[in-house]
Amino acid sequence: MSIVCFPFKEEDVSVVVRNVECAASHPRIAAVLCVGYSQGETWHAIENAKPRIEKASGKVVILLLQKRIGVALRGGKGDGMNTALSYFLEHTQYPRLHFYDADIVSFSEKWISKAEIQADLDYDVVRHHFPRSSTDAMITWFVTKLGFAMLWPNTVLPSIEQPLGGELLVTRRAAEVLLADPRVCSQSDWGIDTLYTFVIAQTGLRMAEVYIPEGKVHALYGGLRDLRTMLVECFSAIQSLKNEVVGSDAGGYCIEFAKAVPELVQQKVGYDIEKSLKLLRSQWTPRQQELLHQHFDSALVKGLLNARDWPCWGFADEEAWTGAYLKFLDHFEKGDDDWEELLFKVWVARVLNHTLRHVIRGYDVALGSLRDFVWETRQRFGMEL
Ligand code: GDX
Repeated sequence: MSIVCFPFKEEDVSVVVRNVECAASHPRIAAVLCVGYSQGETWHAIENAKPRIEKASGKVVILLLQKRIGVALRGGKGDGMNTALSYFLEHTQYPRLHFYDADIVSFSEKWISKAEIQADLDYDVVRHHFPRSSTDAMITWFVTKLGFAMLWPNTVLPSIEQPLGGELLVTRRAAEVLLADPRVCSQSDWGIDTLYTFVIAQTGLRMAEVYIPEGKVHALYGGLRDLRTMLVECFSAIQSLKNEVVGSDAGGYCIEFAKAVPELVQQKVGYDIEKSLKLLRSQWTPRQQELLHQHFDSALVKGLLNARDWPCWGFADEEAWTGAYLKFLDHFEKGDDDWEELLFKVWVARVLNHTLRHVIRGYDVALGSLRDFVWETRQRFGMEL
């Protein structure tokens, strides 16, 4: 029987405890491993509920503090997930390990069942994908999927529907491959999802994506500034891999078809647009302007500098973002606040451009524009290889 891991920081405790309970009660699950960032309120809530859940389910609930596995980068979700991988490898009674974000309100036993059944078909990795709002997943689309399409256009990587999803099952074989990889171990921050996905593809593990039609209802973001650290760390993870080679013959990949997207998901706006409009005006420094002039195309420079005075986004179309992305791949320096703020601002402009050019024309148009962007990028960069 398998083990489920919930990495957690501070979340709504009633949601987390309910999810632990739900996982523990699943017939395919023998244990639930909760890996905490610290011993805060969420930790204590799980600790208090543990005896009751163990008694009711007859399963084990393990609470573990995350270890410092990567040393060079910020200790974050990556250390949490890698702590779980290392626990799993040491406890050989469990053949499979599932990861789920602890804050998923719509989590149910179905998430576990679907992954287990697919893994029975001899897949090393099973990921979950689900319908998302057309303004959600803006890092996934513009950083990860686009980066994969530019750097490895003829591989499975840009086809993976949700390459940053924190919901996946790994077998013992996959866990061994992941934890033996020094790039994975050192990725202690938000870049961990990129690294897992990349290494799974590069090493040719067999991967499937199963579909959860209800979607992932979880804690929402405010303005796009809430996503700045995640953006920087996910971009930097791609940048660290840019010279890697990935074979075009994947180990085996299949994806379950998506279904009609629920109205609620179609109507959801993933971030606060008004708050985000102000971001292009704030936190400018003279050095950011110098870097802009030094490295970027004049149309982008002009557009971004205009946006200091009045909200504008028309300049940040797909072409401009692709051009800027290539410059960031070459010159971006993580830890340099001006570089990080520039990456953030250009990305904010791209997200606003997408929202106010495509999203206002309806859900299907918006999703279509994102898919076309990745597809056309694959074709363009595939031709240039
Ligand atoms: N142990 C540990 N340590 N857990 C953490 C940490 C940390 O430093 N930071 C966050 N978590 C937990 C958190 O409590 C939650 O259970 C899960 O990790 C995800 O964090 P959350 O803040 O809810 O992330 P968010 O913004 O929802 O992003 C998630 O979904 C993205 C996506 O769906 O695209 C997260 O899994 C991303 O990696 C993923 O890209």
